[in-house]
Amino acid sequence: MCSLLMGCRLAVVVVVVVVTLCGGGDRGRGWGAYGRFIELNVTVAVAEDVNVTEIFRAKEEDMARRGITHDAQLFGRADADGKVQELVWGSRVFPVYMETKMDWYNMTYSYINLDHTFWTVNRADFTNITINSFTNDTTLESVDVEVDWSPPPVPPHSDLSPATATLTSALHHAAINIDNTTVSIYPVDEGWMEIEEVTTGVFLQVVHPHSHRVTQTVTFPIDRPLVAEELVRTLRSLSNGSVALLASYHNTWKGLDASSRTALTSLGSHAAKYLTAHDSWVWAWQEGDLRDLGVVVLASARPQLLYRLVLAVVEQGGAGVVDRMVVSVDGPQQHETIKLLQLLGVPYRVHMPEGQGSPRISRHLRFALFTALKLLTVDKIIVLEEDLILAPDFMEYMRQTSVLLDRDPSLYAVSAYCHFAYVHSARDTTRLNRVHSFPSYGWMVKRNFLEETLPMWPPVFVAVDWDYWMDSELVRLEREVVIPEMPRTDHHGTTGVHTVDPKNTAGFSNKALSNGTHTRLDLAIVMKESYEEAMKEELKRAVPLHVKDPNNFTFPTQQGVVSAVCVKMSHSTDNAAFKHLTRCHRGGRTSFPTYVPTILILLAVTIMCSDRTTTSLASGHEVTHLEGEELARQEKEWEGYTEGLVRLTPGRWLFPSTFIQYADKYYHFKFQEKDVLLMTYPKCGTTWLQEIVWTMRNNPNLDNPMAKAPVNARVSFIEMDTLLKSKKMPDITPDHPLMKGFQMMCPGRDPADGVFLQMTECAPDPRTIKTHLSLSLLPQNLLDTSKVVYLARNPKDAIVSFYHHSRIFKNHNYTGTFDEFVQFFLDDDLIYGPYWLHLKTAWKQRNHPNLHFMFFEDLKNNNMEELNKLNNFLNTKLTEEQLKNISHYTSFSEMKARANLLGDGADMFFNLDIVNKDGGFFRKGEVGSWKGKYTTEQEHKIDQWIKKNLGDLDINFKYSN
Ligand code: PPS
Repeated sequence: MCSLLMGCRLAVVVVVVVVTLCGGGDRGRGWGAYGRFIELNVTVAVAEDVNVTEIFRAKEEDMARRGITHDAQLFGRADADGKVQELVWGSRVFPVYMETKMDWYNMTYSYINLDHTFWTVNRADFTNITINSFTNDTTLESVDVEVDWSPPPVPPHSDLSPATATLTSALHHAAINIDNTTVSIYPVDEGWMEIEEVTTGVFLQVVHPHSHRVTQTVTFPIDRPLVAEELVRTLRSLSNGSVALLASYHNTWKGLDASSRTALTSLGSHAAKYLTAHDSWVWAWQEGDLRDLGVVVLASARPQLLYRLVLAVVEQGGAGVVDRMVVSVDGPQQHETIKLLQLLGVPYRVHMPEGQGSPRISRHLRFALFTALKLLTVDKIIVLEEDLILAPDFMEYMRQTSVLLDRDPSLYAVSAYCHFAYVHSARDTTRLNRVHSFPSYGWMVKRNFLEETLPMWPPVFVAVDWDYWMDSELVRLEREVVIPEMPRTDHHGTTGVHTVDPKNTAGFSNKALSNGTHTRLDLAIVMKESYEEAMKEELKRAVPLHVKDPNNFTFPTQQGVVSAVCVKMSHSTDNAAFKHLTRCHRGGRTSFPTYVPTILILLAVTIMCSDRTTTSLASGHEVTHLEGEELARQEKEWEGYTEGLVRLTPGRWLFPSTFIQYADKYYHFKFQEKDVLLMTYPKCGTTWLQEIVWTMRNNPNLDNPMAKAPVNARVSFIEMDTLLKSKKMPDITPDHPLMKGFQMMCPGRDPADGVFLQMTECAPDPRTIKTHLSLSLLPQNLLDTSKVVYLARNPKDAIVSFYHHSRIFKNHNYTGTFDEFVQFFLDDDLIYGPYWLHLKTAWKQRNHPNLHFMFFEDLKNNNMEELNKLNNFLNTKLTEEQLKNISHYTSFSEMKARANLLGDGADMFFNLDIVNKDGGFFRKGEVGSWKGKYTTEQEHKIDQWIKKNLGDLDINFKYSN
């Protein structure tokens, strides 16, 4: 492990690699936040005449952004062991995006390298590696840069003489005279009230030793928790030579605890020890060399932004921190930046850049933090980037919150930024919150946190963003970050690794920024225990919002009302509701009112916590996630279902958990009069019926060119989105024919809202729609609106057909035995089950004028008769001749020959080895093909089950021709 870390300065062997895209082997992994991956065939010339072909996975987006085309010639840079970790293109070097395997509550983290090996980090490996182990690390050496100065250099600050100050302090007044000018006189009588409207507390004013400007004015209400301690720290943090005035109102001192008195005494106060209640006191002095906070700034090629930032830091309250600031410059070529720093007299160090993209930023930050530890003898380090804008109370914010880092070990950082703070949603400048996350855009950590974390910092060949890295449990150890409701920084960079995309830059607009000074933060509320108590109190008074339609709801506008929105996630990556809330929050379609004091979002990750596993659906069904043995049994035999399974009560309907995401949308689906819905339990002849009905309605003369489209594109499968996620199947990528079809059919729609669902919505009239859902999960007025054809099949054939289906389709990926499958079927443990309830719910409606009930066996044996019945029901008015032609066109042999089920790109759904061995979707298409498949015992069991469930139902299944 050690060698990996220390060996990040690679002994480089350059070998030639030729990169081409794998023909047709598109293994996209989704188009979510992490983009799509492509596989690259890389031929690595490891030695003369010896080529090795390796397959690397690379992020397509990254390749495209770098302008790398499929036929580009790339070079692989291998280390001494021949491992390729970077690709070189022209003069540029970059790592191929690496996949990360993380187990949130496990201390081991693995990052996939380019060569498919893992860079694994475990805290235990770092027990003997300390910050001192890096003394010989050459990546931490600052580069000496000679810059050419044409104009004569301006004297640095240190050449300016400090002002001559005369200080007077006494029990009743204090005065300060700088260079013969009286800057402040505060007699402790009526004048005091003019200083501050707050009538209790200690008042501090600080004057800059060089500019003579008042740089800080703060009131400390020291009867409040932690404030006395902060007062002492503030005094200790004053720069050398600062001139400070401290005055107190008469009834304050009982709030000053013993340690504060000692600290004030150590700063030179004679009176602090003796102050008692009702004393008034004024003290003025000029010194202060005890340091608490230091600043490190990351800079590169934007000197104009750096200038703005450095000025803002220096002008911050507390006489500035220029002597406790260091700037880390990324790259010796940044001459303008370096000149600026020389002009300003700000200390800097120059980092030799390492890597590209995320690693480059991460490695620069590492260098900057190491540099800060080395050069700044402070206890807390504030990290800034050159493109930040600081609020006037930025330093005050950091100074006050620094107390929290000492007092509360469950915190590891303070962030100046808040990602949810928009001008309409952030108001309270005193309010702090805690987040389980990483800090950003101006943050502060303690020296010992850096000493603990820096040795584990990712090497250059690991393409992890530093903030995600800090967010990992490996680093965080369950500690949290303090964030403000009102941000103390704003991010106004125009270019940068993460701001090239206009969407990202837009995300920074409309953000709130504090414009206050003298902000008194509510520190006590954010201490772990009180924070949790306060949250519970908020929860108690929270008014739950009953959201019926997640796309159309509002928040109450009264001030002081706390609203609770319960966001239910149907699986661990279900972020649909969050996305919607975020859109609202930014001021989208359903925006929050101008100011919502608290928005509580309660998460019920239903698959994880058993006491929160029940959800109600619009259909009235209660949802329970499968757990324990029941889930284990399913997961063992069904490798396809990725996100678990749910049961609906009443009915015991079983579905993949993704069903919950769409259930209410199916229930509220707007069926229309012209729609015909084809309803079946799986494997009962749906596809056959689809072709028959679509042809009767759209292609009676068999001359419609649309007939060439796959049957499932012409008759959309409304709930297919529920079945798409599978561990065994790659996600469907945006360039998959299905997605192209979606974009053409539903332009501008978001696939996250359901590809098949929306294709069903957008389908042209007259719509013929397929479903395996029972009537009870669809709109109550369905039969009053549209025609429904229900096709039933005898269970013995259905079981055999379903078994075959479950093996050939990867989204099911059934690996159990046939015997176990039979048991799954009889126990109602197959999705869409129970078979009998499905059938009986429709059977009850068989006399409804808008429902036509049919049997597979009749369709097979008396095809024309059944087509005639359909002709009447659908009112298609076809001639006998037309029906005959359709009968032939939709026969098993014809449909099997066309095999036009899903169209291009269908291969990804199938286990082709099983298809080649046991046949494809069009298996037998017969009545009685179950014969010879069941053992006597199985058959007996099925017969008993049929007898029991059929009861006195007037159905006579035919089990053979
Ligand atoms: S699915 O996946 O649930 O929609 O399957 P589904 O279409 O309902 O059922 C597939 C079975 O129907 C058979 N089939 C046909 N039989 C007769 N004629 C035609 N034209 C026809 N088309 C499909 C298909 O072969 C499956 O049955 P088995 O018994 O497995 O052959």
